[in-house]
Amino acid sequence: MTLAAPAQGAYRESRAASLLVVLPALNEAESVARVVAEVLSRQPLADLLVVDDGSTDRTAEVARAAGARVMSLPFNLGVGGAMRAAYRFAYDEGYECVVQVDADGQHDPADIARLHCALDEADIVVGARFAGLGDYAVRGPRRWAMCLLAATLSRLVGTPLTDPTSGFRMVNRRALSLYAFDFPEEYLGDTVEALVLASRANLRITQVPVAMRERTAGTPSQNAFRSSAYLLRVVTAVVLAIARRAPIMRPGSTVEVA
Ligand SMILES: Nc1nc2c(ncn2[C@@H]2O[C@H](COP(=O)(O)OP(=O)(O)O)[C@@H](O)[C@H]2O)c(=O)[nH]1
Ligand SMILES: [Mg+2]
Repeated sequence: MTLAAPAQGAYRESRAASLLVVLPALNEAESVARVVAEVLSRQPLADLLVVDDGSTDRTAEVARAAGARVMSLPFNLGVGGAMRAAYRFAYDEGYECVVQVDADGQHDPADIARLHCALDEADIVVGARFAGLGDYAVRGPRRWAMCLLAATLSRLVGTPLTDPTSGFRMVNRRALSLYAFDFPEEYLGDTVEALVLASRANLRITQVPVAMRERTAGTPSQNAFRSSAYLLRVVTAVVLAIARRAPIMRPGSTVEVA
């Protein structure tokens, strides 16, 4: 892994804010500069890291030219692997908070401040669609799976979550100390499974309504069939996990280990 040299003065000065904005990016050369500029204008005291995950276009150069630090992974790890690397970097560097923002312009950097405020009462804040803001719509089986998943996750986590697959989320140092060492790398595991993991670690999770924008350029990385299949698989796994009772140990019973 290589990390571009920081602009030392500006970097050290901005550490006072102790917020790292992370943009996982795969082939986002057309949109990343605009997103970097927007984040820097909304969060001038934050540091910004683009995790370029084996892009075949000029994502890394464009991001660097726009003023971001760039972590270049030697080959594609997926969003989970990229975020794990970013969380580890943030943990080692001593950041207090990390916010993940899409590099395609779909998340509005103006909302980062609202997520930050909600972090006073939680360890993880999810920027959520379907919570009263915006008109982003998903239809068909994907929508049903998302509703089922939202209901199941809300029950598991103990707080209403309308959008557990949102990648727009902020974590504090407590959550960072979990995610820096244990973060799901599987396909889409960075969203739902990451919340289950956090809940199991007794971290407090909440959401803030956000409006999702259209992609500014490029193409979505997810294939609709693959992501619907993933959602159904996760819903099944989570429902089974909730339904499963704790094993009953009968008095006097022993477990034999061969
Ligand atoms: N690091 C990394 N980022 C990725 C990968 N796939 C997608 N992304 C980024 O993750 C963000 C969300 O991806 P996107 O395809 O827009 O997903 P969607 O918004 O759920 O349709 C964007 O910034 C992508 O560039 C990947 O394999 N590695
Ligand atoms: Mg997107």
